Amino acid sequence: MQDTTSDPTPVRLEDYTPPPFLIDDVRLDVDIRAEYALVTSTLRVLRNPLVQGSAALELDGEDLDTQSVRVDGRLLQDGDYHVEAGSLSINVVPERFTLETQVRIRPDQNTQLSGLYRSRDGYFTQCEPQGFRRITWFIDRPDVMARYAVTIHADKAAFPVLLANGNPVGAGDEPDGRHYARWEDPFRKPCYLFAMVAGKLDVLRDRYRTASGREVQLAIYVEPGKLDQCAHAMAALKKSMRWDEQRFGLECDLDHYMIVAVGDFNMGAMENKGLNIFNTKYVLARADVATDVDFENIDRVVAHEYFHNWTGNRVTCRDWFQLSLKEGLTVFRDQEFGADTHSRETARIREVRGLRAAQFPEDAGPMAHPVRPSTYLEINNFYTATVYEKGAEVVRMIQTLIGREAFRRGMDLYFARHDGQAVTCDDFVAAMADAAGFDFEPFMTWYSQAGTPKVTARGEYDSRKRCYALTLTQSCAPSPGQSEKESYLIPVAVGLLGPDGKDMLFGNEADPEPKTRVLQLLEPEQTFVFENIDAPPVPSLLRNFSAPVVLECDYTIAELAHLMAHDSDPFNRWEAGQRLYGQLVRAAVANLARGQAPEWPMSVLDAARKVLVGSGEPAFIAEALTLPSEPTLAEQMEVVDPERLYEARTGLARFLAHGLEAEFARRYEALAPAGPYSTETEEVGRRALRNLCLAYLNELDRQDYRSVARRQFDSADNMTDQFAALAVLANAPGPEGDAALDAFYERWQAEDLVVDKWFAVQASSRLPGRLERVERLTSHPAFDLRTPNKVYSLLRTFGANHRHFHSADGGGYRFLASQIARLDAMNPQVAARLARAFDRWRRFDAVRQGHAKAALESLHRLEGLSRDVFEVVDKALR
Ligand code: B3K
Ligand code: ZN
Repeated sequence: MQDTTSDPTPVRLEDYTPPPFLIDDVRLDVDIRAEYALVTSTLRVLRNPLVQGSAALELDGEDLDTQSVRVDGRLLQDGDYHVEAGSLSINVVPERFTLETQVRIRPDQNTQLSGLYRSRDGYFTQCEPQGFRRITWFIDRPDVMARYAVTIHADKAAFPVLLANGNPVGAGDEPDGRHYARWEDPFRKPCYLFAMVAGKLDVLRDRYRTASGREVQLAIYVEPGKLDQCAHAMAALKKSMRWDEQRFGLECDLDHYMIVAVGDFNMGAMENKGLNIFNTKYVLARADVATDVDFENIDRVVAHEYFHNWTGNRVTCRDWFQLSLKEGLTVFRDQEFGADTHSRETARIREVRGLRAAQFPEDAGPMAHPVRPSTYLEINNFYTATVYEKGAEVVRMIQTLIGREAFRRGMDLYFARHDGQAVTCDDFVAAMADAAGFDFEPFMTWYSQAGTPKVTARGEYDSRKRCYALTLTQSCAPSPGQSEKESYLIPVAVGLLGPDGKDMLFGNEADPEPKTRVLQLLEPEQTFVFENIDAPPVPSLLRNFSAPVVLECDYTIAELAHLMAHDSDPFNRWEAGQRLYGQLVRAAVANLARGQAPEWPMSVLDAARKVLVGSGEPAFIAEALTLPSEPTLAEQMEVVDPERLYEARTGLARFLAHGLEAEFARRYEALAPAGPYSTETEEVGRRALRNLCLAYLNELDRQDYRSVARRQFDSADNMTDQFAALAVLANAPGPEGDAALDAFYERWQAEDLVVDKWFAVQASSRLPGRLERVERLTSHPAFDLRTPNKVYSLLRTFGANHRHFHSADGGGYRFLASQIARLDAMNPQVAARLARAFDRWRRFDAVRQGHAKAALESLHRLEGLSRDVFEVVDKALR
């Protein structure tokens, strides 16, 4: 039975109490049979010396078929213990004892993919946050840490590879063609980091020597036949190991570091101690099947899971409200790794693009929650952009406020104090505060309040006094459960540009980066005065996106063009363009609503031309000429009309394409590949800009440019260029799109991850008839509702197709709701993630709202609806 809504009691941070019992040693024996797995667990349990009283022992369990329970070897009878609603309790137990339970579980029927489950030819686990209780009875909370020894038995021919955390300490044959392997993990860990695997897998092996000279055995396990797609992940692993030594002085503590790739996985990857389990999407790559973005994502996810070994595993979370302690910090670390190994400026731009497309809407919608939530129904719903990406921004602000050196001292102090412990976000901030001598008290609203703060800026130049006064105000709209907000401490990095485009601020010895000053905005309104300013400046505000806020400032088009052309801060050069495009699209939407044609000023063309023909890095130019996405633009509007928004945004793209056709065509030619594919940063940037040129040229809706795309599609020696051409064709009217889609499927049908791209490009297309297409694809033989990657590529992509999902007839809403209902019976976690497509339904007109509400209500009424989907839908309807 899955969890139902019969008991929707929220869990609250303020109710935290330490566990009355601890478990310090775990022996697991997992015997995998055809119909079931038999799990025998032997736990050394003791009363927590820090907790008074004689509470009963309570263990968590879900979908367990209990065979026996023994305390210190004595078999308990029915009345000696109670099993109900996911818990097993024993009233009277000694101070210290051995608890042995035996349960049967059914991994082959585990479609939730939480706990131990079957995927094709193997068995895999996912225990974070609460999957371990689906394997055995346990105190399933992260502040209970134990040492583990695990023995796995299985059929030898079918499952030759048997893995668990730690080190292999024994293996051998057993009767009936079976075998076993025994693993011991020397590190204490919370049970959410437990992992085991049994399967038929190929392995790529390598070695790594740490800075202090220890040797670590590395291994990547993949489905047979995929060994030639592992090299990039292995290189990424070694790169991240080196980087963490150099940047944070953190070495790998393990003898064995294993990564196992699995095709059925709810999330991206999981940092289990010494035995990471990964979605194949973040392991497998080869130039002909993976794009540049895939390669870079693999770098980032491999690094992310590796970095968790310190931020998450060595120091873990006290409770799940502290999730951002490990996730925000680890995202920050993988972002920094990405910036150091690729291009820092484009990395930052992409982070902010992602934040605005996903986190800002979340922060303004029904599921809004603080970086440290204070309550939840289903913790799986809180692995969010807020906890991860906004959490990373919060860590980044800490570094911006105290500087990189003090931040490093803070990290050192954090590990010195808390290695081996389960701690809170406050502990992290306290280490930073103590290392830097900085008062973070006023900063803590970033952890406790939901919503994106709004900062408005107003400048005044006084030519007589030669000074510039910048007045900043802050506010934050109410969020669910938080009507009044307190002020934030907001680091606002500011530069001033003179009429010549040069920075006007010059520092003193105390300020090593003279061009930029980090202002600390603390009050609802504050004025900062800059002295010795010779001419009225154009302010460059929030450089490098120094805080995750919405910044409002009445820039003229001329000022934005000035910033776009001259700002020494690359992020703000990009940002000025985004502001300009946003202003124009909003004005165009307003015009369309009045029945008038949009107006596109020549100045935007000039500004874009300067960027396109300028000497900037191609990767940066590509970013600078990419318009803000529809969801991002929608957040800037009161009532969203997705049709007009689409029309306006496309109108601007076509205006640029017309005005810059010759330049786009020239650059497309000039950027043609000069040699074989490589993932070098410059080459990635070259392809990004060239493919952007191709997309702009195809905004002109001309046969000759479609032929250019088709030629690129046919001749590309890599997936980046081939897929970019396919995406262009799949968004262009005419028969070329479907012809290319057919050819693509024909060629790549055996590569699962490429088929995912094929689904996604159809689901995201702007062409009419999307709903019918996506509906039809749900019965395609390659589609499977039980495989999360398929659901994400087809259904979630459709849910993010702004114009078609929010179609005025409500068809998109009804379709998605029906899919969510079907999926919920199999995999509530993934179903709940799909349901988030409805988050912003109240932002649309009354007719759309009516359809969305009806679709949400149809889910809300469902018998046996999971707690996961219930929480999302219920909050959306409130
Ligand atoms: N820590 C895992 C997330 C597991 C989530 C389960 N619903 C992945 C990561 O952030 O590295
Ligand atoms: Zn993580």
